[in-house]
Amino acid sequence: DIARTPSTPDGNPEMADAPPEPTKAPQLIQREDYAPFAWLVPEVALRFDLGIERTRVHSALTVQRNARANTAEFIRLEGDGITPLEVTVDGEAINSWSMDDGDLMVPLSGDTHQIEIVTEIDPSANTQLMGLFASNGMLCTQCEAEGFRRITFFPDRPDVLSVYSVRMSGSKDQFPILLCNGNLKASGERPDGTHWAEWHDPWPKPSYLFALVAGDLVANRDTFTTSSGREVELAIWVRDGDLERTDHAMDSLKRAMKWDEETFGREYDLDTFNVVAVSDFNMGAMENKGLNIFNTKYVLADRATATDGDYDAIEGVMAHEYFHNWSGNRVTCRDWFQLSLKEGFTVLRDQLFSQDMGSESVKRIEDVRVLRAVQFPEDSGPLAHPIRPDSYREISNFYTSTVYNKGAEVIRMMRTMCGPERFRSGCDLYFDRHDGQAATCEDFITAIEDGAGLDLRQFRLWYRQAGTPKVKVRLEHDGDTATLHLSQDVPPTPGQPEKLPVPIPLRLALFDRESGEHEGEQLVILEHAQASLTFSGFAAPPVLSINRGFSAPVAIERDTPVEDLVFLAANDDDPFARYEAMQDLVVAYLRDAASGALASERRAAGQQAILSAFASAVTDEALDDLMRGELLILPGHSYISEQLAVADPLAIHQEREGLKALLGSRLQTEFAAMHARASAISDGSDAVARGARKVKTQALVYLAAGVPERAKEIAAAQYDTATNMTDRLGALMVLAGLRSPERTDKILDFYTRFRDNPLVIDKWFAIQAQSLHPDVIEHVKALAKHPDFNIRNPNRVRSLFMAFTGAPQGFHAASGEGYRLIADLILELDPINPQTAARFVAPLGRWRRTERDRATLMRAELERISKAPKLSRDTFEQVTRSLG
Ligand code: 0A1
Ligand code: ZN
Repeated sequence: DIARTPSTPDGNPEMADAPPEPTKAPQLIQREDYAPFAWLVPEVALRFDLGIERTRVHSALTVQRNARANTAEFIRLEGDGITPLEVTVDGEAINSWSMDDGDLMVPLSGDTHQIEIVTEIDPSANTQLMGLFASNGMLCTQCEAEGFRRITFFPDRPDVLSVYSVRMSGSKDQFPILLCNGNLKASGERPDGTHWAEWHDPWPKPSYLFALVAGDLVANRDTFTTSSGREVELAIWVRDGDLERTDHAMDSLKRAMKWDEETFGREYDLDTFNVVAVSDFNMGAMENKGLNIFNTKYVLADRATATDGDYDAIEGVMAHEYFHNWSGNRVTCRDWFQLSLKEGFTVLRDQLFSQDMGSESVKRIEDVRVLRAVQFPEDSGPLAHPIRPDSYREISNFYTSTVYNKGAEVIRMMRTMCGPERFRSGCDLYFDRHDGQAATCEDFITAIEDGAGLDLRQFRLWYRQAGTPKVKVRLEHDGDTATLHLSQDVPPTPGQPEKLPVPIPLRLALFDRESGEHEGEQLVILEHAQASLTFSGFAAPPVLSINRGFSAPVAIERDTPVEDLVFLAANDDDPFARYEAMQDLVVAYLRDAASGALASERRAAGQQAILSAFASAVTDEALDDLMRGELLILPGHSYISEQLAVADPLAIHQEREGLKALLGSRLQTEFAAMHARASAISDGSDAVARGARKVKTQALVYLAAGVPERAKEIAAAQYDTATNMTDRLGALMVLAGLRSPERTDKILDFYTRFRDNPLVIDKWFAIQAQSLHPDVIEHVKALAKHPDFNIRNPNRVRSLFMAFTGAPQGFHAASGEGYRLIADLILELDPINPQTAARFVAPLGRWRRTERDRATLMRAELERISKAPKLSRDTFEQVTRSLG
């Protein structure tokens, strides 16, 4: 890790005499270079003497020559920032070991050996939050992807599978609870105030799934009886005081366990399943075998402090981590290029679960919205990569929306092409064939081919090629025949100038304009660059509904007549397609308006169509409020930018706000009535009450843009009378964007009410940082100096600065001040937590697709970062790729 350069004798790298060296390019790891490891490590025995500032680790490895690999005279055990205090081989201390780039090289002559190594680490100094670290007086680990090597020397790669036995000991006062993977075997106390626990995990696993937790925790306990009748002890561990907020997480876990048995035939395989919540965590959660570790954000919820969105996210993440027990743990990845094997598949599984728990169509719309807002821009920018990347310098940079969300879409297409039953057979075969193995994406595809009876030869291109395919659609009508012309183009991406056509499954229907009906949906697979399909029996030109349910993760390019979009928005029986028609209507208008391509007549006509579509969506009594809420969400800023080769972020922002203002003022009566109607629905956690909350805040959003004086009053009242966080935060969000005394009042009130709850204070930071307020930059600067801001806590950093990148008038301020703020943050955060710092590079990396003056400013900030003397591997890689 180039973040750790050799230090001067007094240990302070700043004191070095030599001028700072420029960052050297870290090694490029390539997928094609995969080779199996020379050794097997069937068993690992670990002993931990735990302390916040000093933890001693004793590791005993049983190693055997791997008959399937090349022979070697030594074993390379990876290390990162650690030194061996003792090394023994077969019980004898040796000094013939050496170090190579942080790794421990131990010469070995026989076929089987026992290696023992002692290391010591300081968890309190671990600000990267990788390996063993301290969080609020508790010790916990994060080993995926390459954190285990920060604890002890080990072949830290996912294709080395071992059975772990762990003994942990420490002060009973400080660490009353001692947890590890697998099952608890024994525990005891000593007279000196320490205690110990022994854990054994019978399932062979790679080191990235190792986990340990020691701390003062309390548990919400429950049990689950599996389909074969085994009783599993469940526990969710949190800090004292948080226990009352764990019920939703527990319910979600039990629902997920049941669903996986019913839907995928997957049963849990240990006697206990522990979940621990920590407040300092780089990601959402981690699927360590039998001991999941979660960001508190995805565990803790009650109605006063968590929004409906938080409840959904907890359910989804709980399910995701639990589902990894099969898709990830029982069958793991051969190497990190195969990450989507476990992540894409597990995201699909958690999406299908959430679809089954709530509204299928609303969940689908939400998932597509995220894909378009995050993955599409990634796929069209400098960081574009296939769902199975070809190379990386730092694997943490590849935990991306592409690997996760596009990965899920790719597997979903397989399911669409064969149907749920055949897909299930394919999955059964995959789990059966590869249980206990470290597999590849290719293994998965082959199992689906064999088990589901699909031919996926050409489909494999989805794993190899980056970029969002563009599908051009044209419908012709002649006599009684409609002809559909389709063509596809996969755009060039970094390192991939030429692309081949991919199979694109498109669900489509042709509507009769008069009756508003169609004769059944069809599935068409576009396999070539072009295809034409004819449909007879249409005396009049039909209305085409295509890519229904978002059957393929592509961008449809089509000049759909406005009246067809209005028709589909009102009549389509596929809820996603209905949403899509509304989006298309708005996207086309905003795209043209923001690029100055809208003459005044077309502008007026576009506005008129949007107004009437919104008016029907607000008043249509056949819609439930959850779906209505989706129809009323305007396409996001980043998705609109995607439609333009080069975008002016401020123009998009102004047009988008202008449209909101128009809708808010012209439909003032309708929105106010909708707000009043929804406010009268009694509070609760059922779908009706949730829908009411969703449209209530949406009404406020439009009213705030159109009639701010009126909106302020309604929002302040909603804030004051709120009995749940959804209503309160919705009102605060709207007020945060307005200049008014109510804004100041409520922001202060919110802080005072919730100052003791870090997750709610995260919301308080985020709502101000992402607000529509013209002074957002000043607000963010002041918040960065707030006593509650803490650069070491990733949740807090994201809630202030990631939120800010979503405020276009601030982040894209013409002065360049927004870009500078983010670049300053990256430089300050990089030495503390490189993984989190590197995540902030992407917003600056969009410069090529941004208007010229701003592009220059964005690029200049990237250059400034790249010249910093000691960049981490993480940030170095992202900045270099972004400069291109
Ligand atoms: N496998 C986890 C994601 C994860 C990856 C890296 C981490 O390191 C900080 C943590 C979590 C998942 O998909 O949920
Ligand atoms: Zn995952």
